[in-house]
Amino acid sequence: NEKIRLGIIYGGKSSEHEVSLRTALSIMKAVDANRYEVTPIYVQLDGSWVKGDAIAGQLPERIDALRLSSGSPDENTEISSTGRQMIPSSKPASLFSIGQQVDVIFPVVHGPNGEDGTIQGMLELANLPYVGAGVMASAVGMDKWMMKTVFAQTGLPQVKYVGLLRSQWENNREGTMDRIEHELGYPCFVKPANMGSSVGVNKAKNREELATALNVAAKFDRRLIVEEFVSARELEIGVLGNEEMITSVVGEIIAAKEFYDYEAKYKGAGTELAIPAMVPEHVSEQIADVAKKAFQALDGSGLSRVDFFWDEKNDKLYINEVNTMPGFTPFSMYPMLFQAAGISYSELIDRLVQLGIERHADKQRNIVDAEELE
Ligand code: G1L
Repeated sequence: NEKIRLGIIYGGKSSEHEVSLRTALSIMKAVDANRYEVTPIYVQLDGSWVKGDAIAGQLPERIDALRLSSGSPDENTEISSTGRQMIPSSKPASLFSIGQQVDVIFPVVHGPNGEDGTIQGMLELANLPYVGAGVMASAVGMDKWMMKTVFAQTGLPQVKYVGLLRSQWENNREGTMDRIEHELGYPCFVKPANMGSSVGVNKAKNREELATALNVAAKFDRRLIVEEFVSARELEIGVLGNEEMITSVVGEIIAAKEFYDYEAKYKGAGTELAIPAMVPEHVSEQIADVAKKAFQALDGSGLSRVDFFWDEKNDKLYINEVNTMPGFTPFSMYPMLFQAAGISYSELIDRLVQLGIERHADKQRNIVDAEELE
């Protein structure tokens, strides 16, 4: 009846540093201290790693207690509100030493440059079990262009799109816009391929706006996507599992703004959630079916939030994207969708940890060296 030693990696160099801290704190508070021993692993803004001691008994109350520094333990005492040293003797850390001290890792962090699969790749090299998507699903899930290619190959319904490189745009501006106008028309959405959020996303209603939107998107990534505009409701569903999976109820994002933009997404300005979404049963059934197929096509594991557009007038459903690292505080869409399906936040974490351990065990079955055959 040993406790599961759970390492939580949080922070990171990305713009979602603070979101990650809040998420890590939520997870620490939710896990049952009788069954888990939690070790915080903080990735500082400059990219250096600091491991705290396992948290025994009292949990950090404040987010600042999670900002570990690799100096003397006193430094961590100073940032504690109570004056109590919450996470003592933090040290510079490497994954290989951490591997000796934890059984499974919950990575609540993007890769160092926003491209993903990088953290997962490190965890694979360290042969550590971890929660969530593996390298391939994480990487594909972060690249809208590659994701659309996978959806197309799987035969999933999606909006028309054009994928292009920044260099193609820069070397042939008129030809690129001709192609987009011919294949999609206006209005259309221009997006950098690699962003989780809506940064660098713009709607274009004519050729002039298209040129501007392409220039903006090209500041954020070398891979760009242009999508046909559809007037539709935005619906989301949670998927939980590995090779077998379950789905949550369907939720809806009701945006007051012209589209669900960066501000709305992160500040909650003008958006409302409807859980469950008020949609006909055939729509929620199709959403669950397509979401599972998308999860399988990416070789997802653990969890994904799958986002859809539903054109109510024409009763047409389009998959938008699979998010392998969805918002994950108790008030984020994914946990709330499962809450509504009868799975609490703590139970969700339990299941995700088990799924991570199971996937790792299954992988250990693979013969990796031909000599083992003899
Ligand atoms: F490990 C999981 F479960 F796969 C996982 C990892 C990260 C779920 C959700 C997240 N989310 C985040 O890290 C974030 C939304 C706080 C920043 Cl990307």
